[in-house]
Amino acid sequence: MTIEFQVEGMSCQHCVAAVMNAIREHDETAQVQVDLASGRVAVESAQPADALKAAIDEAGYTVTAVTSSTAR
Ligand SMILES: [Cu+2]
Repeated sequence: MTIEFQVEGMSCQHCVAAVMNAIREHDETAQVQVDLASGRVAVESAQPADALKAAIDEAGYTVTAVTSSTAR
């Protein structure tokens, strides 16, 4: 499943790495793509979106929107 998060508070590559690490700590097999300019974080994972959102929250960033879609 691909889950897209809109994340607020990321301002540099360090933040990008922090968000990626937070997600990978939760699901080490997750594929994570972060677009710093738009704040969009795309995660390919079998984990529930809520759990991944919590991981981003815990890293200190704010998730303002979550969109998930099953693989086509
Ligand atoms: Cu930063």
